[in-house]
Amino acid sequence: CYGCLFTSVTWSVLLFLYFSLGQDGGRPTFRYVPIQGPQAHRFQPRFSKGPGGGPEHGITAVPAAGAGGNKQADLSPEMGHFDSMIFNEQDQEVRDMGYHKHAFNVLISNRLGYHRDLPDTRDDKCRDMIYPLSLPAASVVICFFNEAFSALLRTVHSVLDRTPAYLLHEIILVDDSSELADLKEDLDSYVQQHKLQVKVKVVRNEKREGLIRGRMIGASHATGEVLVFLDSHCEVNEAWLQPLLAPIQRDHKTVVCPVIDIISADTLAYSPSPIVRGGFNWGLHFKWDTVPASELNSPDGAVGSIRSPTMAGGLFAMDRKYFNELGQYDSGMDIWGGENLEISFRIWMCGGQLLIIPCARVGHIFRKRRPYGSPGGQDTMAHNSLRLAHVWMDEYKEQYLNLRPELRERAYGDISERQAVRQRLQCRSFKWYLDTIYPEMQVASPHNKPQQPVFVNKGLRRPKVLQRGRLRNLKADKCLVAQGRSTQKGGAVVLRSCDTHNPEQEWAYDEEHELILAGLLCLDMSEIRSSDPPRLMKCHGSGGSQQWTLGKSNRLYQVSVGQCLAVVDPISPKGYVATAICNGSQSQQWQLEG
Ligand code: UD2
Ligand code: MN
Repeated sequence: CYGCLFTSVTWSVLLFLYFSLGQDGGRPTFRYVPIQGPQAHRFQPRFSKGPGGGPEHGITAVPAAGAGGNKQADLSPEMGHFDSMIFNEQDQEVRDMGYHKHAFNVLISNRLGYHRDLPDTRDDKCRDMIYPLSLPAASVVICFFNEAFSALLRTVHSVLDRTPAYLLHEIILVDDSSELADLKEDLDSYVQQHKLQVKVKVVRNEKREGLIRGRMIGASHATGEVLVFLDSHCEVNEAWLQPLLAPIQRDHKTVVCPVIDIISADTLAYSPSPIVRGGFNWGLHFKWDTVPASELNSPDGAVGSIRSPTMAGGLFAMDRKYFNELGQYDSGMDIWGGENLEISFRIWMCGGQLLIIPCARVGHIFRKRRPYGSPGGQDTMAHNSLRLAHVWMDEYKEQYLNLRPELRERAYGDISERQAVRQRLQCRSFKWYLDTIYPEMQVASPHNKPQQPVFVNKGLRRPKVLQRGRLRNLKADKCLVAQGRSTQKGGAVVLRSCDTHNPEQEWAYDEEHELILAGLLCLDMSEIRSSDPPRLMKCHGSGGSQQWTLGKSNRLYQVSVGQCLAVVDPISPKGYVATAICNGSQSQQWQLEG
């Protein structure tokens, strides 16, 4: 019981604070830092390279497979705002090469340096939380491949700056055989020059392993009681670690994730994320879900924890022995993708629990594309998903295979070791997981048959239309239309001037939450390539990819990918739209006007 624990330690903690705070140069155990002003995270233009300006590393990374349909320039609406800060051609090159190699604004990242203040994004009540004095110390494992030096160093320093020394056992950096020319030398000499060796250890993979085996290698070098995994472009926020360690101390089978705040890939501005939890769709893509009221209204409220069916993957803490006992990761998974669902299913099905801790905040640079590929150019996400489907999903793997029939015949390697893990731990069934942990997940029934398409336009079924009209984006003040003909299957949608007399601009929003343009095709988000922009597809009537909720807040929420429809650049005549993490901004507000 959190409450009893806190009451029992409150007095000792207060005494401790009384005697220890500010007494020596050491870091106080608890830091009650006032909320930083809204300006706190604004970047200070510095027209020299500044302390963050490490040398640029020159090698071209393999461009990402499966990036969205729009070109990079179109996807970076905010870039233009920073043009005035480009000082000379060299700066421009840093920015352009940075986007090319890392898919975020490296110019700003370099200018920010390795330390910066962040806005304290926690609920006010988190600042009054008191955690046990004695907590297990953490080994922070950060695996990286071709990371931008300034982003990597900011990740490391944010941990060093914001973690009480006695709780930070070590930071293990796993260089996954990066190919950038100077990265190795720069990192080694930086660690040496700044005498970071005491806390920071660099492990180097001889060949590219991918983030999954990379993390296993990192964990095998770790000696702290708790493992904390972070991506290499993160910044941890105020008092981030204590709220993660406390629940693990109470129950070593509890795995915890911080709330992942958003660091803009274009501006590097740090902003809070709403409290959401992890889910997935039958394409086996992770998505964010709203938290059911029953979870939010738990006795601990905003400062407690939220049970989450899945984790995003990059940022979590777990007892080190439990990580090993639970079977680490599937070492047959390559490079990127799928391991987050695999470990999430495994945690729940094999007797653990997965929680999101709203008082722990860590920012992450969310890029619009992955800046690297896999060495052989394979789709590792499909390979990894196949493995997890065959080991963990029982008969429900058919839900995935029905969406990806081409994968039925694809080889996925030997999974016997993973099946033995499931056997050894006496894990429950996937049905139990769905019924108990993720009851919101819709299952087409019977679940081993392909979903029957329902042809709205052939009159077999016509769900009741709730609303009709033009779909106007409030920021751009334009309406959503087909880019080509409204009858063209697979066609994109874009924003154009609203025209009340044009039937091609008329959307119907029906009781199945479908959005149908000009009486024919449905607005659809691919569950297989969720980075693609939405398209017009034949209405299939089974929700998911064609299910949109149009709520009072004017947001258009895509149920399957767990994101909101947004205009990419409100000023651009191209009028591109895409789904993005819901943030309540005007770019994500829509009105269906009759
Ligand atoms: C998300 C997760 C990521 C991982 C992934 C699914 C978050 C914030 N991020 O994608 O951690 O779970 O989903 O697999 O939840 N890396 C290597 N070697 C490689 C490829 C990547 O070391 O071959 C590193 C990379 O430098 C980064 C980390 O692995 O530090 C995660 O990769 P990412 O940032 O490209 O993944 P992300 O955030 O798109
Ligand atoms: Mn990442």
